[in-house]
Amino acid sequence: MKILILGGDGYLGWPTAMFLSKQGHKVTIFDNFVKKKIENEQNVKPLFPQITLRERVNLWNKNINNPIKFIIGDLLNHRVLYEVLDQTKPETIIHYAEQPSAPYSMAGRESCFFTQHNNVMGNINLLFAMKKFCPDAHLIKLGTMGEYGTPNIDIEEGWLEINHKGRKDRVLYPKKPGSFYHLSKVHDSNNIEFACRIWGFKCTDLNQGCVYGVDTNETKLDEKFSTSFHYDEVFGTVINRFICQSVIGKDLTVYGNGSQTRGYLNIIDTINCVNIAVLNPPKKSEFRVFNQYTDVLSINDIAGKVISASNSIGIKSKKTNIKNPRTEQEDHYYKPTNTSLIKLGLKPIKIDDAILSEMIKKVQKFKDRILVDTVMPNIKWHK
Ligand code: USQ
Repeated sequence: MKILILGGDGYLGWPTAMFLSKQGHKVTIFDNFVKKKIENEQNVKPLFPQITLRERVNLWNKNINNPIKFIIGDLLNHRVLYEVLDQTKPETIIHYAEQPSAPYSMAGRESCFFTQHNNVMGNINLLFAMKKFCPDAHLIKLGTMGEYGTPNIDIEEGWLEINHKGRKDRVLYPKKPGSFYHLSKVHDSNNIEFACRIWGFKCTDLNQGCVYGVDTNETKLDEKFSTSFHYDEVFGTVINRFICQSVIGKDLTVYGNGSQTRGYLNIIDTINCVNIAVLNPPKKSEFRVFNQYTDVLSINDIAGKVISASNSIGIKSKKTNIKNPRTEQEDHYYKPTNTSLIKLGLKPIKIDDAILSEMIKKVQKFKDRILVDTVMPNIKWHK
C-alpha cells in the first residue's frame, strides 16, 4: 500500500513509519520539524539522543527493499501538499502532523493561535488536497480522548444515538475538551466528518488516550532509531513524566487530588491500532471513530504503579500533590467505551510492573540528560 505519514518525525510518527515500512508498504514521510522549533523555543529536549530524520531514514533504508521516502514540508503550505499528494497518490494518509501539547496551547495567545492555526488550517489544507488528488484515500487522523472531556454520561465512540421529543437521530458525540489543543482536534473532527458527509471521503478518527512507552520493536533494533520521548511539562505525558521523575529521585507531581481519570495506551499499541485501521478501511462517506486506549486509570493509580515498579528495582519513590496548574475536574464520572479496535483484533497491552520497570531501566541509562528545570509545571490554565 502507498502510505503517506504526515508528522513522521514525531514520538508516534517515526516508529509508525518504520513499522509500516517493515510490513512492506511504500511509506512517505512528510514533516516540517515544527516540534523541534518549539523544543528550542521552550528549552526542552527529548530524553534519548536523536540523529537527524534524514540520517535515520538513510540508516533504515540500508536494510530494506522498499525505502522510506522523506519530504520536508508544512501542511500550511497547500502548494507543497498538493504536489506531494499528486506525486505520491497515497491510498492511506496517517495524519499526526499537529502541535500535540495541551500546556503549550494554554501558555498564551500566541501559542494558542499557533496551535489552532497549525492544526485546524493544516487539516483543512489536507482535506482540499485529498479532494483534488486522492478523494478515495483513507484518512487516518490522530484525534484524542480529550475531545470528550469528562462528561457525566458514558462516552461512546464518536457518535451518540439520541431520542428527542419522540424522534431519533445519530449525532456527533457532544464534546467538552479541556484545552485549546484538545479543542483544535474537536474542530478537526467536525471538519473531517463534514468532508465525509459532503464529499464522500472515508476517514478514521482515532481518539487516543495518553500514550506511554520508550520503545517499539523497531526502535529497539538500533539506538539510533530512538523516538522523541519527552518527560518535560510541555510535551511529556503523565506516565513518561512520572517514570523520569522517579529515576532522578524527584517526587511524582500529582496535579490536585489525583482522582482525574483518563485512558492510557502503550506506544506499541498506538502502532497496532493504526495498523488495524490501515488494514480495515471504512466505507465511502463513513466518518468512523475509534476510542484508542487500553487502560483506564486515575493519576493516583498511575503514581502507585510507578512507585511500586520503582521499588521493585530498588528505587525509592514517592508522590506529592501539587496545586493543579490545569482547570479540570478531579472527582468525576468516567466511563468510555473502546470495543471497536478490540473487535477488529487488538490484543491490549496492559500497564504492569514489568512494563514500567523496563521503562525505568531504559530511562536510567540516560538520566544524566534529564533537564531537571523542565520537570515542574509552570504553564497555568488561568493566570
Ligand atoms: N498530570 C499530572 N501530573 C503531571 C502531568 C499530568 O497529574 O505531572 C495529569 C493532568 O492534570 C491530566 C492527566 O495527568 O489530568 C493527563 O495529562 P497529560 O499531560 O499526560 O495528557 P494531556 O495533556 O491531557 O494530553 C495528552 C497528549 C495528547 C493526548 C492526550 C489524551 O499530550 O496529545 O491527546 O494526552 S487525553 O489525556 O485523554 O486527552
